[in-house]
Amino acid sequence: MNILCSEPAADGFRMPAEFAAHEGCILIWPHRRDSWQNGAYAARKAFAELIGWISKSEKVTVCARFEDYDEARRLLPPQVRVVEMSSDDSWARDVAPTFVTNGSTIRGIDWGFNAWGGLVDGLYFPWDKDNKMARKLCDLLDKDCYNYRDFILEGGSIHTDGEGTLLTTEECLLGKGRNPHLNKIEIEQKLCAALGVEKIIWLRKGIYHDETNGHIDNICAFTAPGEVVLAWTDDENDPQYAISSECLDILTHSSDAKGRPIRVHKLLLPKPVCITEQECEGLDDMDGEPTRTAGERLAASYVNFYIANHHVIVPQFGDDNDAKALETLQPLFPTRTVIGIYARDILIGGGNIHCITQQIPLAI
Ligand code: KQY
Repeated sequence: MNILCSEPAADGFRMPAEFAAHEGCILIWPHRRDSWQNGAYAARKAFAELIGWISKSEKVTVCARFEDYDEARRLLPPQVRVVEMSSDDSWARDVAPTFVTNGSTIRGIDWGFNAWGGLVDGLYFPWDKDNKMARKLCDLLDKDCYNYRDFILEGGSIHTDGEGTLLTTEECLLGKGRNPHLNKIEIEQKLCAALGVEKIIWLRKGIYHDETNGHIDNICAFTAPGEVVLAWTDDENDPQYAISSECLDILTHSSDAKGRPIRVHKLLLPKPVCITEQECEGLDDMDGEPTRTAGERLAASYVNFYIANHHVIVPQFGDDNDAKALETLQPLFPTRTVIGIYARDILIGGGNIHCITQQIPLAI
């Protein structure tokens, strides 16, 4: 593996859309006892179900710690590659490389990672093992790797249409915990140089009470060039209503890099999902403090789906809107089957299906 200090766009590389063909997908076996209740028992079952679906059409690589390797190997299908790798947590979207292509070769980008805000408002310390995973994965997968460790970015904070447009949020990328020495224009320049995009659409905020500082992948996602789904509620008393309304306003007044207007499909949210007393009791403390409080609202959203080669896999919460979410998404992905999996046990960790996956595009 070569470590590259040039810029992907200047080298002719760009980040493809998630709905383009994939060579594979990366996940990390869950283990943090302060994130996942009861020693991650239920989360592991949900991860295994998700991996089963993705591995029907993609080569899946799962990173497991030394102490978890045997269990992961036993629970996962034989076509899944399980490798031993150290990690602090299990959010492959944010710590695995972002992959770029020039049409014939795939390379990775190794962003700096500081656990969603470092010492300003990060979620755990230390994060050194997670920060080393992107480079290790490039090595494992035999991909050259761009060194962007001086720029803090998580994969969950960006979505691209693969045709020059990037979606992100100001709440996350302009927050004080990532790159406070850079202004908005400088951040745009970095993103364009790294991802081969020309146009960035900035939404203001993400999902209410999302501990990632409003990752885009929980509120808005491309389903096709010029088309997005937006997390939505009709309840004007919900704090999410004002946030989603502002996003809608920005999106409907935006055009993409090719000059197309953005078509917005509303994806209704579930009713607020709050953690229970019993679930909190299943979580270990972190540094002597509880990580969650009973009644705390979790950042539940159907937008946090993964687009695999043959399926779109969507979180379900046991809510009346679960089926509606699948019905809304199916016509938007006519060549794939939309599948729901019960994902409350993933959500308790602070993210969902999209956050625990990272696609490796196919070089076409
Ligand atoms: O949503 C994500 N991309 C990550 C969530 C991290 C939560 C850590 N407890």
